[in-house]
Amino acid sequence: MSETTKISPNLSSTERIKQKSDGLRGTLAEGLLDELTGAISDDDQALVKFHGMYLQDDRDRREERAEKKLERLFAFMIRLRIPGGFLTPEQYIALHHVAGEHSTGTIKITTRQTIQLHGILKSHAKPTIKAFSAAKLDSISACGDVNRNVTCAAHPAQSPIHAQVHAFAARISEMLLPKTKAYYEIWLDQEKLTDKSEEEDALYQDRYLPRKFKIGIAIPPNNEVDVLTNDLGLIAIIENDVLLGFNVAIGGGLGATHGNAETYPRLASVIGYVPANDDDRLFKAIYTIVTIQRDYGNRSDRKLARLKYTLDKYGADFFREEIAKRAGFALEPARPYVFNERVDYFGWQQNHQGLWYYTLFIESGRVYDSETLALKTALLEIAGIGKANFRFTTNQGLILADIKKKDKALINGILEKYQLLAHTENASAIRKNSIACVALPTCGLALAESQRYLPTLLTHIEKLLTAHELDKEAIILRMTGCPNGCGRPYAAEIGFVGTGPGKYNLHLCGDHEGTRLNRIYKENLDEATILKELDVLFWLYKKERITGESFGDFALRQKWYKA
Ligand code: SRM
Ligand code: SF4
Repeated sequence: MSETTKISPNLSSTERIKQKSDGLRGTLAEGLLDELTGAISDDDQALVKFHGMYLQDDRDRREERAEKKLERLFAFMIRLRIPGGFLTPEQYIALHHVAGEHSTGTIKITTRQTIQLHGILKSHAKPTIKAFSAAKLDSISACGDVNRNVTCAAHPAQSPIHAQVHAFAARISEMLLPKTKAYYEIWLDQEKLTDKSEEEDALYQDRYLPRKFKIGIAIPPNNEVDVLTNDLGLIAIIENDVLLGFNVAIGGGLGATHGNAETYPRLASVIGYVPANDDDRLFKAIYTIVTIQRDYGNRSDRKLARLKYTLDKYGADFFREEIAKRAGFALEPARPYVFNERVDYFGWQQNHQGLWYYTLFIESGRVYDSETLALKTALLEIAGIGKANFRFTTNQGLILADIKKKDKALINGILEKYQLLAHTENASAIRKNSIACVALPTCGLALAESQRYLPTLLTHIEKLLTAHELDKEAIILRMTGCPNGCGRPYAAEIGFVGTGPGKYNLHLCGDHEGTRLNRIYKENLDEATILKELDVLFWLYKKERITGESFGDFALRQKWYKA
């Protein structure tokens, strides 16, 4: 244990829960058997996150349940660990059925390229994990104070090095898994370990990390993965279609708390370069950075515990020196790179090997059948013919992937039959570039609506854009129901951050490439005021922009932010 941890005067309650948890077991096994409540104990709620689950309740039904003197309608949300967001068609079919049998039925693609299912009653939690396990899927470390789902540039057609980089994402995820066998014992009924030395964990020890830890990998020039919003971002350095190595960026993170100036969103800072031809060095560098955060991150105040605060406290030179000391080699100077876009390539694309990819528009990543669009049925039919893999994007999107030339017409036919081609083609540019976090009714932290509201707000905004002849502009717009930043609103050209029911802070001045955070323009706006403001801003943009100037750049030039 490092000096820093030993002298820490008052550990947060979560630190104590982790340390006395017996390898993240707590009393989870017993709690699952308690039929008197749909919930689990407070301590177990903290631990279950490390197993990829959150205990939530249906906030729409709180009042009604309270009136009937019933406990809240508790249910679990389960988040899968899918590094780089890749599923085979067989796995997708399994996911479809698990969603139908055990959850609300909606498959939610998240902003970290994975899947969440909601509304899983306690009695269904174990069967859900078992069914996922049968499909070789797990939820280990999808949440909790550990390394989370490793994200990676999603579009294989973008670069010949995509497969290589994607494989790194899976290996990083494996390397940083905790050693405890608790997941297998509790959820999959595997025998209890008698010799605990088998799960000794040199990386996480019994403390795990001070806070969640996120890693993402980008392949320039596209930054669709929003690499700089991660605790640790890797930026591929490529020459003549050969992967040379990665620039290493640390200290990204978006969470903040309204009214607490000590908390803030931050983009990661590039601190050096590691060559990729020596795997050992790359993996050692990543592992070492995690250990530095483990030893120096704040364990007293969880609001200040992310790596971004550790970096701002100790400085980049300290990190570089510690890496050299602990790993035995120094990071090389960062190499030049350029991001010039941040997009999902909607429609058909072909890669260098002649394989085809179709990127579908899925609003807020919600896969379900509505009255007008049988999206879930269509995707099951596509998976059923086994000719396309499923790749999720960090914009809550889906790529039907790795399709052979001879199978393209078949898939296209299904997309056409279910009107998904038209659905994708006809979605406006701003809608395709939008993200909304989950928020109500499941998120316990939501202050305002997000994924249930943004589609309606966008319809109004589209009308304004059309009126100002700006409807072709691919403005990046994102909304969250609170300042935690799950939809990365601070990295958008237009960001809405919920402050209370029906009220949002409006953020402007972010760039198109994801290399500049936006800033608050006006606070606590309701829908009518938002639309009035945007009407004027769009009018000025149309009238005064320089050719090719993005909305975010124009907003910055106009100083559309609060002083
Ligand atoms: Fe998040 C907490 C949903 C991506 C920052 N996030 C939550 C919880 C679990 C609420 C809670 O703690 O009780 C939300 C569950 C809602 C629900 O009902 O499902 C939640 N976060 C999501 C997802 C599903 C949003 C989405 O609609 O896609 C994303 C799941 C990602 C995944 O698959 O792992 C999601 N969350 C993010 C991102 C974006 C990213 O990582 O690219 C961020 C900002 C980046 C960052 O981490 O700084 C993010 N989530 C947070 C925070 C603020 C953390 C902080 O440093 O302050 C919280 C609150 C917390 O940890 O205390 C949070
Ligand atoms: Fe919930 Fe806030 Fe995250 Fe939205 S941003 S999912 S409201 S924690």
